Amino acid sequence: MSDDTIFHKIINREIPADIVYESDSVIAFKDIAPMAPVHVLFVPKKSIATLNDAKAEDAALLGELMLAAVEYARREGMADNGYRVVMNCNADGGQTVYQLHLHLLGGTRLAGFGA
Ligand code: D5M
Repeated sequence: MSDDTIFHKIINREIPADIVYESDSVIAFKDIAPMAPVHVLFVPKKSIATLNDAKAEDAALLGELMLAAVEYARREGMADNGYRVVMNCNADGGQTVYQLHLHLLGGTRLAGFGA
């Protein structure tokens, strides 16, 4: 399991990021290439490369990621209008950084998925 991705470097403060939330187990920072007015990444500090690698013992951690995103969306005033959370898995899912992360996107009317 890789534990030296760019997100680990952010967690370890080896490279800068615009950090908006941190707990003992989760860090959140603004995406460097935002796809929406609000685009924040929620990342567990524990090394988990993809969603496929999450175990039953990680259930609470995955819940914490989700709830941290909801709390941030509330704080940004996006809760009522809505927002999107996305987790890309492996190549076909569009994953480029192999440390699990949740995208929070909002602040505008997002285009729908599919045809
Ligand atoms: O999403 C990976 C995301 O990570 C992508 O939206 C760009 C973002 N990214 C890459 N490097 C950085 C740094 N250094 N700071 C902030 N955001 C970054 P994926 O789901 O893997 O495609």
